[in-house]
Amino acid sequence: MKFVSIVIGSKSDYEVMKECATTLEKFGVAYELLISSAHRSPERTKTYIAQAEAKGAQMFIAAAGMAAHLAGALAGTTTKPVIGVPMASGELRGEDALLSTVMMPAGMPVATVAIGKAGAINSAYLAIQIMALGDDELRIKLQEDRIAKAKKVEIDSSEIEVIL
Ligand code: RP5
Repeated sequence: MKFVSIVIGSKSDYEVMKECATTLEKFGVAYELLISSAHRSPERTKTYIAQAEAKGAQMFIAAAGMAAHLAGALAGTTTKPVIGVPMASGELRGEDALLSTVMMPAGMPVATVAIGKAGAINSAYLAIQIMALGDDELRIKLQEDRIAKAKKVEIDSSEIEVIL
């Protein structure tokens, strides 16, 4: 079975990363979600990646904060696409995690999205877009979603707009 694997570094990342799971659900994309840490449980992380790949994981979404190495550790272990979500935990509110996640060495990419909730949602959208490359039904759902978003702009504007 094809699915997206979401790995979060701590329970404290869950509140934000629920948004990622909810977005995947909205599009009917199957996912797994678990806590595993590059620092606190490196063996569990490595073992899980192998198990997830064997079960059909198409890509990984990794969310971590502070000195965030989870997405990079995943990228070093799998050749599947890895999407990194920097969490705004810690004193630097995610700027540390953003740089730790995005600044990967050449040949070892992590597709890094925005810090926090927008990133959590966009990680799901990016995963869905990749899945949709081979799935016409999903591609149509994405197109419908874009149309709905454009419509909402028009509706919101019509409620407040002043045009001469
Ligand atoms: C990271 O450290 C986690 O991803 C989390 O964002 C941050 C803080 O973790 P906790 O101390 O809240 O478990 O590894």
